[in-house]
Amino acid sequence: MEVIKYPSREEWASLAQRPAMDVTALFDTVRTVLDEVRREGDAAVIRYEEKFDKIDPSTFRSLRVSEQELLEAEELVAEDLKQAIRRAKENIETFHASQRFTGKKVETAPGVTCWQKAVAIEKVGLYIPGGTAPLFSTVLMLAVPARIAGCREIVLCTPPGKDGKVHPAILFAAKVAGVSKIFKAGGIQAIAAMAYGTQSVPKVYKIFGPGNQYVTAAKQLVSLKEVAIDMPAGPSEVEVIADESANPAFIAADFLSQAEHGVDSQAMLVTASESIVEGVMQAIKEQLDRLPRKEITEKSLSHSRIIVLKDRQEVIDFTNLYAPEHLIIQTADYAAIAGQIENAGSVFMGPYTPESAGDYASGTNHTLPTNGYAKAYSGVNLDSFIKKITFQEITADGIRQLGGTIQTMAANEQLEAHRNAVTIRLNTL
Ligand code: HSO
Ligand code: ZN
Repeated sequence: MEVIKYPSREEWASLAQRPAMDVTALFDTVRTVLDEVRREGDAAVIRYEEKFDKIDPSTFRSLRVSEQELLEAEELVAEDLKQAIRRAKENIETFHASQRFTGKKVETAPGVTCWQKAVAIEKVGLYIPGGTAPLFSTVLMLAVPARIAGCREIVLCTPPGKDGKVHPAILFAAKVAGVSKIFKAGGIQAIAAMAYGTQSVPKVYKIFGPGNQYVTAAKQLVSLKEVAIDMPAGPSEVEVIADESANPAFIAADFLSQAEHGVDSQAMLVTASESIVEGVMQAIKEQLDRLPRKEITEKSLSHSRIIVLKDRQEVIDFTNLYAPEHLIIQTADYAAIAGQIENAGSVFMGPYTPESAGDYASGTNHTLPTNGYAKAYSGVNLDSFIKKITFQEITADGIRQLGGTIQTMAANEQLEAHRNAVTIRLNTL
């Protein structure tokens, strides 16, 4: 872990850099798989499941998870985890339901009425990665808002283990959240299946969810033509802002909870209080030793940073430049600092608000913009699952009054047919 003290503003851009991730080098491989799935459908998906997820074809009856498998999974999930999943689901539901949009009709000029209506995206595809941690929490974060938005078909793809089975908690969360169809498919082949549709996997209009570099590359490629995607993805990251009032053990715990996600995760401590650095480093060392995912965590700490800045204003300015996916503020004046944050995916305020709360159960979404995209993108929210259609209605009186404006503009853009669409009506009045 690097400690950088009092860097000049010129050095900030390089300090705000993430570990490099360029997926364009993977495009050739990804295109091959995409094309095969497009041409052959299920057969190609199954072939790649055997190749990449190493499933034994004899354990693999169909891509679709059956009712029987769902029931079996429910039996396997411990009661306390079921309760936790239900409770988290309720909070996520409450928060996302509060985001419902009610469009109001506005009379922009006499007789000219305009309004918006939110309509759910009919079919959405959710991708849940395999890998070292079974992310059933991500199932809730994507499926719950999709349900509230009113999406009619919610398709979920996730890679099975070598035994051809999906982690039971993923299946249980999918059932609780109201997923319509679950498929045992991962990686590029899963993204292709949802983008193009196969014999068993429905084609969707928008694909959501995290994944490795291949999944990210596949999402990028299919989004050029076929479907919409949630947002550009990158490794997860956290920034902690802290001062002397913070408990070093809390800071360390937040740091490590992000670092344990993957070797390419990044954690940053940004402070104007040099005196806290030693204590935090000590606490990180102590806690790290006790973590089961110590190896992964250590690797991601190697590109994590502690940055000491001159004053509070520099801390705020640096944060807005870095635009962290998660921002935790543990200072005496955390609310005032939060008020000055312009670029961040999700902000966690005060000593008792760990990122883990938002990762699992407080109600906010954990699918967030990484890699500086928080400068321009929001995290997943109810809006991600709807589109807004505009409507307008103009009365005879309305066109009488607005007609001249439209005619003048059309004439000056030299679009005579546009002008005529107004003239022809005015002539009847
Ligand atoms: N911090 C991750 C989400 C997550 N954490 C899932 C635990 N499980 C990205 O926001
Ligand atoms: Zn997390």
